[in-house]
Amino acid sequence: LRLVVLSGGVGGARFTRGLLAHLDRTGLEADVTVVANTGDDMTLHGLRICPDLDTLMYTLAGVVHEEQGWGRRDETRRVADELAPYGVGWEWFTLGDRDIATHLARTSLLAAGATLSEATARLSARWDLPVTLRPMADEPVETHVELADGSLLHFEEWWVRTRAAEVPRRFVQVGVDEASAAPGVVEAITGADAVIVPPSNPVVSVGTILGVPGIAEALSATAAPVVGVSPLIGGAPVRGMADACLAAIGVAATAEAVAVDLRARHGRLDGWLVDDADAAAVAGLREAGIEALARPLWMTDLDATAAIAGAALGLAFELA
Ligand code: GDP
Ligand code: FO1
Ligand code: CA
Repeated sequence: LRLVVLSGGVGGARFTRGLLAHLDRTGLEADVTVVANTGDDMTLHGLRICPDLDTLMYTLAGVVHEEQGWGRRDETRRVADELAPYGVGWEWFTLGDRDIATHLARTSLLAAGATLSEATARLSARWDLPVTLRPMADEPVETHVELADGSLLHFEEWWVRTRAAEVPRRFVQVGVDEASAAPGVVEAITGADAVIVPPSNPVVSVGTILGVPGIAEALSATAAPVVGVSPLIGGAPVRGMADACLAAIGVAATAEAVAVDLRARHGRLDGWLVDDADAAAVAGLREAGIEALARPLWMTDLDATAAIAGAALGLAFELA
């Protein structure tokens, strides 16, 4: 079985962990490729930081800070504490010592001429990940937000420093037109038995991945069913500020609107899981040509998450 997951950070990583547990428990042999959003990437203190790739790597390696959802557990802050008195750096973004080692390793691999795909493979090899982790593109793509006064901020600065206080005028994916799907991404999608959209941010995680030239085309071309899990429950994101992202692109923060928009903008979505609280959306989605099911969608623990992944896979098999 060949499966592809199009993932952001915390939501996608937790879902993928549940998917692996489900496969393990049901004895299904599967090659899982996770295509990660790299639109949140940035350079800080000369270090190349890839938040969503790292959240995936740490989560699937079993070393993530569970409550936080990103970064390493058992983390210390000695480097950051030493940088502060020099007045260097961005005090709104926290980098732990172990995490800095990841950024140093990545940055030196890139400086030595590795592509981001190659650097990601090298970092992943340390953890012996149970998936193939790939960046969406090797070229840098950075999501910036344009605020009402015309100012531009890196997505992470808007999200972390301003806590998404203002609804942006628009998102700009800097570099996306010059980017192309990273090696193996198109092949994974066209050769898949199912493509899964996990409960990741529909605008800045999934939307960014699907905006990379070649990826939406692969999704339209694949014979595999494309099924997704709603990141919104009862008209609000479960975690984070995805509603501010949706407001910026004029899409309602509902399970139904997000699915319809994903298909309208990116051409392909065959099935969609909504939470039981949104069961009323199922009929409308089916009318719109998207097969829908209502299930409990809170990833409260590994069992609940494995059940969600099992339901997504079941829906995909039904549609295959
Ligand atoms: P990020 O890069 O860390 O922001 O992570 P993602 O883009 O992968 O996922 C963020 C999305 O995950 C948010 O919009 C949340 O609403 C969603 N999410 C987080 N936890 C849950 C959960 O337990 N259930 C569902 N359905 N969605 C969740
Ligand atoms: N999220 C925060 O809310 N505050 C932080 O200081 C922060 C630091 C950070 C460092 C490394 C990393 O890989 C992720 C980090 N995140 C932090 C999480 C993350 O960048 C964002 O919450 C997501 O990318 C939003 O989509
Ligand atoms: Ca992210």
